[in-house]
Amino acid sequence: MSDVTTLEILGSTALITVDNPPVNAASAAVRQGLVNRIDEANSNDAVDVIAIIGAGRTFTAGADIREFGKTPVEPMLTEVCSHIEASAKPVIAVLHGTTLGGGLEIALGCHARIGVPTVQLGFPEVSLGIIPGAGGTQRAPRLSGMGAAAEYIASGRRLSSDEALAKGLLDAIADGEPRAIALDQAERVRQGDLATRRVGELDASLDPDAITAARAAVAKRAPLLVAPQRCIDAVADSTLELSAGLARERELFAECMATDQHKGLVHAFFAERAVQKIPEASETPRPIESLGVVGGGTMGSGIATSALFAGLPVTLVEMNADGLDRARTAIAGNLAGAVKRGKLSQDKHDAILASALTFSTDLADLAESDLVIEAVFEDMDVKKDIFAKLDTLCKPTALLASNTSYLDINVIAACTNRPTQVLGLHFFSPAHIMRLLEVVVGDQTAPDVVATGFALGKRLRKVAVRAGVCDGFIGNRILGHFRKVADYMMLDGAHYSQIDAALEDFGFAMGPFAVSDLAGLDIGWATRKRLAATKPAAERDVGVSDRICENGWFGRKTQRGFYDYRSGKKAANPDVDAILEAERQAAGITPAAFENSDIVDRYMTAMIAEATRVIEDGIALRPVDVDTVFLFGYGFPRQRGGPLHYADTLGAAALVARMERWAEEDAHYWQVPALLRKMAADGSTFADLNRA
Ligand code: 3H9
Repeated sequence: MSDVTTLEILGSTALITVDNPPVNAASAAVRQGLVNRIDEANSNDAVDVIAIIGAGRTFTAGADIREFGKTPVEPMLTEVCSHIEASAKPVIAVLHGTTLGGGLEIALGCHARIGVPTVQLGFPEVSLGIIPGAGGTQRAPRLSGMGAAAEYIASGRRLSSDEALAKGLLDAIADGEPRAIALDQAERVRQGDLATRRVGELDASLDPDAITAARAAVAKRAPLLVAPQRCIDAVADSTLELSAGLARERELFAECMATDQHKGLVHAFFAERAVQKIPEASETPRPIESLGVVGGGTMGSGIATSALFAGLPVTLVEMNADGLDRARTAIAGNLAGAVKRGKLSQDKHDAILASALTFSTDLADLAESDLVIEAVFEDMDVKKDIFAKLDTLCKPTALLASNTSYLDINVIAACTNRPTQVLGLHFFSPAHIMRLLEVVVGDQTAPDVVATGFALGKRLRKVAVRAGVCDGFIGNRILGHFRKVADYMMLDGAHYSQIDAALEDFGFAMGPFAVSDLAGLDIGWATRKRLAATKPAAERDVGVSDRICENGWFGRKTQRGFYDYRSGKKAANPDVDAILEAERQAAGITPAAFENSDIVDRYMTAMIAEATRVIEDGIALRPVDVDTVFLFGYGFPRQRGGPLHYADTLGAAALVARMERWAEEDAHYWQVPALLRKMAADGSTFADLNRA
């Protein structure tokens, strides 16, 4: 008998406990254990009520995701739920923690559900590219109604105990320890105070209007995703008899399991967790209880806001009173926005402004900060000067970090007498919203300082990824390479609006030209100027963006860039066509037509090529680190798993063949990385490198 489930007979209550740390995932052993324990309890004459609880932090967080893609092991979860439902003796479930997916389905197989006030319930299956596959799509609508069930299943969102009670998923809310609640509620069942019933025997009422509305909402929110629509298909069939509905659910579940979207989303789930496994993971992070921020521009204000959300007091230093005013306004706006979105309570907002935030124009006011993050503009001389000053002013134990997006952390560290305490903490704009944090490790950064960067990331609810030093670290280095191919395709004949549309159809939230307009074309312009001296002679010139900038058009902030925003809507900027035409003529190019698939292939292959070089150079620890950077910092479509997971779906041999073909046009740009060539030869994959 497996020990991931236990059975205790306590008076006339049979208490089944699922104990499969860390999240009581419904692994094969748990599934078999539940069936056996229900049978044992039913055959014990002393028992009249059965209760199921979870040990540790949660009831169960669902199916064991690690079993996906492997040969299924009986009993299947859907059979377990039906087995519980068929129990002759009433079965109740006490839910705590995050009762998700298959965990909630087990609970729905029970005859009554009691939640603790803090429990969160939900069906996150869509975030893994599948639908609930153990009766969730059939039982939930019988309790909540079709419209409500379709909404919460297709969105994957979590419900509070109050909402779950209102929507019929819970029968009662009770405070206390699950074990005590279970015994108490079993007694209520016995006394007739808590009704029990088989959910599968209830009728679901047809609500075609709600289904149509749910479909329309999903088509708008996630037009490219398969699973949310399949969730609605399954819910729409919940008026069938339960066995037929479960069969329909199985069919749709199997369809989703076979998609690349499911594989990409599961990869993304584990990627976010895999990046925490760094060589420094066993080091004890240094305590960080106060933060100094130098620079109150968009980045500095965003970093300060992010720290304030996490309860860290912040001292922000700007050069003068005007700068401080701008920072004060930006942070106040960020905090007010968070209150408006329901992310921050008014009380917490007021407390932050009253005591957690200090402004100064004097770097000496950072003397007692545990960590100082510099977020001034990208000028090495300015940064060197600031770090030298911080080194003399800050207490000896303080860590010093730069938020630089490109510059050499080793050079910055060398301006101080504490290079082991210097690191890069590269946030992404807007820093209080974007989840990615590159922790940039210099040659001398101490291991526990790296661990501190990761601990800070966790505290700020960021996804921290370890990066080595090079121009642009992981993300911006790769971006710097593949962004060029969009320009090349534009010059060679694809309209920038076609390129944007093709990549948006692939799944990017925005195409590269729309992104450039949003970020500000002046930023790319400054980078090109900075790198002009080192630009290889063989590299193609595309002057279109420079010409646009020369007109003073920097994108959204000036109402014009590649697109024209003056009418309030985004429209192609007609003047750019003339610039494009002139640039093509100057380069002697006759524009050629591009298929959308060709655009995607070139763009993605360029991204994969540079990502491979980032792995070769040891800038990223593993392919999965690159994937995570792109998922959390660059709007990469999550259902594609990340550039290197996507690369595996194509195969290294196909990628090398493409690059060799395109190298006939531009041998400088389409250089095949040695690692990719090796992978093509031996048939290995990026997934193999992740496992290694
Ligand atoms: C499903 O149920 C399908 C059914 O409808 C039908 C089936 C037929 N399985 O996130 P954490 C691991 S689909 C395996 O850091 P937190 C996780 O990888 C499933 N492993 O903790 C990590 O391992 P490691 C529907 C899992 O407190 C460790 O547990 N359910 C699973 O920040 C700790 O996780 C979901 O999609 C799992 N289900 O967050 C829920 N869950 O230490 C997915 C976690 O080696 N899980 N692990 O890196 C979550 O959303 C979060 O983990 C949770 C806890 C909120 C539960």
